[in-house]
Amino acid sequence: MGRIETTSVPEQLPVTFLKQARLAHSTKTAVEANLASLNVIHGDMDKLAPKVRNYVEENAMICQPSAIHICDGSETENTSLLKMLEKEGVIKPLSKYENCWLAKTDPADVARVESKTFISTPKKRDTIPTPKDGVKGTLGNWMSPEKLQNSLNDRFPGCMKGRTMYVIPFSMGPVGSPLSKIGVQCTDSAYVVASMRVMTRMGQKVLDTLGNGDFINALHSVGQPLPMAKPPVNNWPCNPEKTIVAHIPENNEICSFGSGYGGNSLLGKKCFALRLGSIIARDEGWLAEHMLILGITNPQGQKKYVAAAFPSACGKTNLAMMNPSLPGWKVECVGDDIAWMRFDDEGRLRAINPEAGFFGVAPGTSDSTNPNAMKTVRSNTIFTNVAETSDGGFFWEGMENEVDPNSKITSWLGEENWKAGGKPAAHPNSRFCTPAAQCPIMDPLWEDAKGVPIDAIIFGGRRPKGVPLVYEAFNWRHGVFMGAAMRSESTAAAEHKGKVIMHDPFAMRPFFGYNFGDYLKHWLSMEQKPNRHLPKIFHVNWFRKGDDNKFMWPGFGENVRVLDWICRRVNNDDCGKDSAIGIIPKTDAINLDGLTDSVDMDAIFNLPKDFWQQEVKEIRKYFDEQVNVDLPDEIDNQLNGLRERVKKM
Ligand code: OXD
Ligand code: MN
Repeated sequence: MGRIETTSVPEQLPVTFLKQARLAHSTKTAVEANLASLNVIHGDMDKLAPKVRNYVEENAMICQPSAIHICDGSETENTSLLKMLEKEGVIKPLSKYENCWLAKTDPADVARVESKTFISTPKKRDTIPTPKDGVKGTLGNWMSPEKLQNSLNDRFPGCMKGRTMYVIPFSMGPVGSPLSKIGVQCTDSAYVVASMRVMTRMGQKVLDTLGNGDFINALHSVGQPLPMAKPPVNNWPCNPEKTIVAHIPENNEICSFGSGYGGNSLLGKKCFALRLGSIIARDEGWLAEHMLILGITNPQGQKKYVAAAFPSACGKTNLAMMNPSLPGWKVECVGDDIAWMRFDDEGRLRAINPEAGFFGVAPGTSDSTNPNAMKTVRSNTIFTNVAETSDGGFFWEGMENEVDPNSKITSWLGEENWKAGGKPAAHPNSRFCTPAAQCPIMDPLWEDAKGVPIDAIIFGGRRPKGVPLVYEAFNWRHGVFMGAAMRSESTAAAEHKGKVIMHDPFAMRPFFGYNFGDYLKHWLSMEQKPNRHLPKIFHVNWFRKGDDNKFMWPGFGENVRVLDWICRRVNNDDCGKDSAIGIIPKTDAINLDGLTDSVDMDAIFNLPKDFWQQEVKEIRKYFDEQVNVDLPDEIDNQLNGLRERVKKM
């Protein structure tokens, strides 16, 4: 702890956008004077490695916080930050549980803002494919370095005035694992610090491991210097008009302004682990994916690991923590959102979960849909935008049968004595932020530095019509095509409205760090290296609806029946047959023993020719319009192959 000494402007650093922003706005003497007046209220700048210290000083010079707090990640630090947040009215305790807290945001800051999320590279085509003339691209947003420079100049200088800047050294992946990567996030939100402590490994041990090595530069501000012109809504400062979430791959840099929520502010998650992560992965020959990882053991004790990509809010967390309905089966969780995967020296694909917590969508989670998540969140959890009960508990849609009927519910919007029928009690994108280690079914290898060996990759989405319960790719290339052609009903995790079937290739549409055409080439290149055991690729759909508009498949723990078939296919069991779209289960190959719901298996595997002809057309239109000349020939061939097979159906 101590005062920052006046230091010279660190000219030896690579020039970051922010540094340019600072230079554009202040004279050297002025910024040095600012630095000299700063208090370091926690930690010791002199003990930081030069690269970290330079980054912190640079950010302090630009953002001009009134104090700097270098996070050590300790319990004591966490407790005092939570107390401070409580005092400021940002969070309140949920007294029914141990160390659980509720934050309510400004209703204008409730989700990721895809339209304000940008990647800035000198060449646009490095970031996004060029859409067909007259078509608006939907595969990411690019901003020119010049425009981004102006946007940052307009926002960051002085943005932390009156606030404390917290310095969070964090590791994505177990500290010290060769598959892990380190970042340093500077933020003016203590809520973000408390959440990052759950979602990542953070603090002194990360600094010790990093030494003077390189790290991802992550700067975040709620964008409301003090005093604020208007008091914050719900004590949640944010600046929605000026929100921007920017990635500068050249500098390994993230700059996020104006939002305190989830993926916009917990910069290790989507910004680092997926967007910048996918670029690093391409350059280093591995894969950074929006996938859960689970281990599944059959009654004979044979264990396999699978990674599965579903768009946001399609039940990834539920699947990752499933209680299988079939006797003798066991599912164990490695991760629920992100997988970093690379082939090892023996040619096996190994995956780690770079996160340390779950930032799960609360509504729909219940003792019946995900009892393991419900057990996980009963301590040390930060809830955001859920409803509260008069006995100090949490409540959200889906918990109707699990709440004390005598308790009164206050909605996330503060409506007391809330009753069902009007606005939802919890925001549809309300979240729990909870430590993974508390989940009762974490896999024994979930923090293994080598990662777990992946046998199967599963793609999926919410498809009310035409898409069968499960099918398998004919080979790797066909599997890559299946990922590219993924579509799903839209979700509450982002700012989209209404239920439309959206293309969401690899469930990565909001998270690609670079041109999707190049991303496909990268995936295709995985089979070009010798001696690789390529995992088999599957597509699942738990959400097909019948003519009565009801789900045809019971889902949840019953999904183990599909995983069982997948495991048998991985063992090359003869339980599949070719169809136009891929390999589907032979009649009676899905184990339905003990299933109480009656399921029309013929209907759930029915492949309507008109539907698939239309699907081929939609995919063709999407590829032509959105990926255009960047579409690899192989993916084009795969689509033509599907079209020809569908013709013969
Ligand atoms: C998430 C998302 O929060 O995908 O995980 O939006
Ligand atoms: Mn996600």
